[in-house]
Amino acid sequence: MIAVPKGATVVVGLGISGRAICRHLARHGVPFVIADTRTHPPGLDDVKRAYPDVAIHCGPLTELDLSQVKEVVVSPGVDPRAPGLDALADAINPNTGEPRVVGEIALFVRAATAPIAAITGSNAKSTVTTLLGEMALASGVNAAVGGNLGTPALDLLAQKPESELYILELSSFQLETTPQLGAKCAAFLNLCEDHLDRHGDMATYRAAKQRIFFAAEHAVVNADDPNTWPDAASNVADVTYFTHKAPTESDREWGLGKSAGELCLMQGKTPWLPVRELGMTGRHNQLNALTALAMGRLLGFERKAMIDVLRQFNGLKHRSEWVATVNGVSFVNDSKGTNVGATLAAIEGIGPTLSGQLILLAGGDGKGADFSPLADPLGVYARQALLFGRDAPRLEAALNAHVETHRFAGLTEALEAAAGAAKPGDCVLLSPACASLDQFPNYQRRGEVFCHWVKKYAASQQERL
Ligand code: UMA
Ligand code: ADP
Repeated sequence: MIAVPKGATVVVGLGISGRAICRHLARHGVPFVIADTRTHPPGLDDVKRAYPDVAIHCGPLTELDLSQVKEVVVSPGVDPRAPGLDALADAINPNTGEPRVVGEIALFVRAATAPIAAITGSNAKSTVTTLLGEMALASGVNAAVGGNLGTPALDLLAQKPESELYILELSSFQLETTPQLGAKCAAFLNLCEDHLDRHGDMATYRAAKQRIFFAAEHAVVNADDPNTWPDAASNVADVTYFTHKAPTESDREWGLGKSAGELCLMQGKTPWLPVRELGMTGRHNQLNALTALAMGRLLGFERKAMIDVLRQFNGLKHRSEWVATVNGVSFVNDSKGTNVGATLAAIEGIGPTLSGQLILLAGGDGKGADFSPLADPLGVYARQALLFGRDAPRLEAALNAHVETHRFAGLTEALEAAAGAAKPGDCVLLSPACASLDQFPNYQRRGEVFCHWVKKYAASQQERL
């Protein structure tokens, strides 16, 4: 066993967060050592060059004796109960009073001097985080946006030290290792099965996400999903709700209601914007707009600025993104649909708008999720489900009683079959309900492969005319 020096700070992981943690510690003059469970982590040479005097251990953490270290700062992809760290699970850091194993957001909270607006949930985090960031900008608030999306949280501190507000998208992995976030405004958007390979069960996954409310001033939650409501233990005094339904008359409830005969985004009985003026499409995005408005209102953003943003913002890449319409068939890239809840939202958001049917392209690494909630909506809206990747057999078993299914080696083969099977009015939807990592480096690459194929196909069909 290799003894790690007494009182050391250990950074675990050499990914995006790990490197941000190293930069943060270096800026603050805190000596550290680095460990990564992989024998050859990507970017190792760059890190060696950046920190020539820092000890780096690559390989199982069980090879290290961490019993004397002051603090272990883990990257989000590393389970804080992983072999080698498990012995420290209940250990307390006497200097901070916090657990001895923490994540990057714990360091962020200690160093940040401006308020934090935080967003978590199984789906829609990036959309709501980006919308809120745009609303801050339009309102003249100097906000820094990042976290699980874009710039790692710790880099925001260095890049935008003058920020008046930090807007952070936070994953369950990041929250799990955050002892006390203390957000000014914390939103928990929705909960569906995801990351069960890491968290084990839904209760543990939910408990990680509930940490967003620890010491929060305002909570914004989904009225239709009680899993998102703050547990009594988090002691949040002020809770605001959003819902797909008509809100009550309370100003603490945002929903969809009729005003002057038009469906509008409403705060209590006050209309904010007719839904038809939203730049984003789909029922799920109406909910996302309501959430951003609710948060923006609590954070003191300007009403007109927020409404202007909602009119202009038409969504992020790889989220229900229209790519092309070829021979009357639309092709939509929802590669960020990496769990069952997201794919459900895409099917139910797009299915009812079609004159034809959906052809769903799905598959990859299902992270242990149950795919059966997709069966009924596919039975209603889909012509076929074309399946690829590691969990294609599990998807097929869950779906084939409700919709015609076919299995393929990869996305491209599934796309070729989809183009052959689609009829005018149909939509070929890539919304895989799975992570991409079994066949692609990330969901972005999967989406790009889809878009590239569709654009080539569109050009070839054009030439035939
Ligand atoms: N890994 C090891 N051993 C290690 C360290 C990492 O095997 O010692 C593996 C992990 O298991 C994982 C991969 O390496 O498969 C990356 O892990 P990481 O913690 O180093 O990841 P980062 O590069 O730091 O990126 C993380 C987030 N990724 C994860 O949580 C897996 C990024 O979110 C985030 O943008 C970044 O920090 C900055 O905060 C990506 C993500 O997929 C977009 N997030 C998940 C999601 O949104 O569903 C949670
Ligand atoms: P996250 O950052 O949580 O992954 P994104 O904003 O990137 O969230 O959206 C991911 C996927 O979630 C999208 O591909 C979309 O299909 C789906 N989605 C968007 N909004 C919602 C919502 N309000 N409820 C459920 N699913 C949604």
